[in-house]
Amino acid sequence: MFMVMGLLTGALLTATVAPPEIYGPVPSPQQLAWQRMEYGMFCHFGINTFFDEEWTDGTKDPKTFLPTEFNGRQWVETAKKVGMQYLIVTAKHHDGFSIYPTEHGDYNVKASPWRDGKGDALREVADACHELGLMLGVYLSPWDRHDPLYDDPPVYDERFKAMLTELLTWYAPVGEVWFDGAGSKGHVYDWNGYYSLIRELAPDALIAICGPDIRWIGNEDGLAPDTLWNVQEVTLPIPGAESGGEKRWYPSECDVPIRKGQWFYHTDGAANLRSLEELLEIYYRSVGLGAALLLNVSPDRRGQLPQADTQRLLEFGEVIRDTFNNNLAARALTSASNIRGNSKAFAPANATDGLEDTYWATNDGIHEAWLQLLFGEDRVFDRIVLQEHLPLGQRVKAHEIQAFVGNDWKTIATGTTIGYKRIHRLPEVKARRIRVHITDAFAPPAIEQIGLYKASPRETPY
Ligand code: FUL
Repeated sequence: MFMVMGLLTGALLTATVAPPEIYGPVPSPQQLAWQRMEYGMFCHFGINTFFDEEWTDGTKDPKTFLPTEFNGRQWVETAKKVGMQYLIVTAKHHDGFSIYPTEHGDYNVKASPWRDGKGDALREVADACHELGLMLGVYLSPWDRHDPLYDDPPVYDERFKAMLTELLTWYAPVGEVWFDGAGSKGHVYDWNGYYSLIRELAPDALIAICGPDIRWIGNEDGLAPDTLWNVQEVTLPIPGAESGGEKRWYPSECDVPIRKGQWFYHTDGAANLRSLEELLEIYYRSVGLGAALLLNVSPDRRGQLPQADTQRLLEFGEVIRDTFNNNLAARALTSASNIRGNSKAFAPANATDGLEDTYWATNDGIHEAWLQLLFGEDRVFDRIVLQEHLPLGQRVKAHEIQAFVGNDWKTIATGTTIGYKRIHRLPEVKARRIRVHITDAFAPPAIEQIGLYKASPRETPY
């Protein structure tokens, strides 16, 4: 396939060359910043925690919400140590119990003896997030099994909006509002009213799942499909597109519990804790395919993350850091089959500089091209990371990677979309010359990053 022999390594021009045209819908600055966070922690904590149940029915006595050694800061500190950049907390789950002192309804922390009815679990988590630099997200369940107003949708909508107002003002800044669709079949909500209110009170907040900004991946296993497009047809009612069907940037989030099948803490749930190997598999099949990973860890009846889960998480974070801390491609000599306008601004070296605002791009009409990495001596690696420059839209449809081994080019990885990120895992490769070949794209490819890594010895060989 390498007919193009005009290897461009010589002097590049510094004259201004226009960047490639944007292709299709692009991320908002908030969506892009969110995608760059890559992974976050989900914490399900509430009245269910005290009953070994996933969904209590809204009749449990609020006095039973009684954490013994609540420490919301510990959740945030743990997430931070793992390298997670955001944390989403269940302010109210389907049972209707609020872990913050809402002024609406009577089913909340104020009715619990915890801290004499003066406790506010969300406050501690929110303050720690803000202090430690994590983005705070709130989960507020539309489905409410306790609130008698639920059966009167327009009245319930007002209450729901009043609670959203509390959350977005008392705990600001909130970066993500997570609307779960479970249990709501047949119920009519004022979605547009919820969205407008969020836009008004927290214009930077992203509305996830039953919302227009972040898409649910469609399973609770943490697995994205192998071909992942960020542009989707949004069928939810969104302001300005009443009937849906509008194509927009709609990045995916993979939510998955660290204990299989358990979002809330269960006293006998430790056996369900996923192994390091399973967590890494999830990581590669979510973040490694261009989606965000939202890993749920359930605080226990003390109000802290269980010891075993914390250990596993820290181990997981360390291994990821170890694997991706040294980009071997950074020291390569780069060349390409095509460079946009022969300009330095779009040179292949931009794809190995570690910067978000520079990228390698080709001329208009060139939708197939390769970039070569050349080293002074053999490099040994088993992970390849590719990233597109998303402000120009998602463009690449197919790609492959070759290494020059022996006397020949050998294909070592193939794939379809790249998007925010694509990580290839492969058996160890030893080579001096590697080519990333974009074989098909909707528009001239714009590649922001290429990385070659050697996996931590704590990862199981692929
Ligand atoms: C589901 C809910 O029913 C589970 O309890 C959990 O909150 C999960 C994140 O979403 O739809």
